[in-house]
Amino acid sequence: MVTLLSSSRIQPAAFVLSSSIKQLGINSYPRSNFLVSPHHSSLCLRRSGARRTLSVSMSATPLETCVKASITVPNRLGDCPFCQRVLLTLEEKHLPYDLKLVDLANKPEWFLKINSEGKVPVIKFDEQWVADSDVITQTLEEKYPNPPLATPPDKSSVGSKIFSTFIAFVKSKDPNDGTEQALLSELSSFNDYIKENGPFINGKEISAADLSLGPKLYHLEIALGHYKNWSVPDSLPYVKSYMKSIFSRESFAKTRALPEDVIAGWRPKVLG
Ligand SMILES: N[C@@H](CCC(=O)N[C@@H](CS)C(=O)NCC(=O)O)C(=O)O
Repeated sequence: MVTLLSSSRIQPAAFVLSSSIKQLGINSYPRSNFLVSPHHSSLCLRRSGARRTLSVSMSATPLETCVKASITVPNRLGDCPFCQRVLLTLEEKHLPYDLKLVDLANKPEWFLKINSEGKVPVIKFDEQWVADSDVITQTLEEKYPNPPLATPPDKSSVGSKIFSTFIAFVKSKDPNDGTEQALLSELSSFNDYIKENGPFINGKEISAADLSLGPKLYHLEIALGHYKNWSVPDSLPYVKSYMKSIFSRESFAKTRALPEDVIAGWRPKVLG
């Protein structure tokens, strides 16, 4: 760790995302007031003018990350919530990455070679490709501990049943099969939890559990709005404000799928 006392402002090379990402319609990393030495891979950063010291681990070279490609727009990030979880973690940890878009309907040979299971996300750590968002985000936490994003074990499963109950409801064809009620019950428990413990799952600061749940709630909002004309009821204001605060983060705006892709992605499941 190096604490930088110089006040020169440098646009850090490692923060500049590759041109391929810009082509995908994702903004390049915002210009910030971080003070950075280009010579160290692990740095302590200060925001100029701010008192708080920000500790950030940096990867010198962009991490190659395979994600789902859009099915509605060429060369754009697609609608996989597990991929967004990984990208959110990279963004929140200020790690540079290089996106490799994978057409899941027509998986290329090179992709099947690195992951025979054929699933995204996959990321390259030290010349090894690693699959599964749980494993990837845990590895990112171990390799790049700053800023820390780990959620304490006793809180890490908060909200974890929302996604499966949403899937049952969005696929349901019988309005009286209890799937809407099951989702409302999970959302209501989450509302009570955030009211008591929020604004995030681990309290004041965002953590890994939020970065996993946020993309799923985004799918819930778009897919249920489109296919069932349904939205989170006003009687759950803490769920609504939680969603608003996650969706409005810069990291989320940079990594979210197009609503058209989310709608198209759920179509076969809704019709099936
Ligand atoms: N448990 C995995 C799930 C990943 C997953 O299901 N990814 C989907 C896309 S959202 C996928 O790659 N599906 C393969 C396919 O559609 O052929 C994780 O957390 O990374």
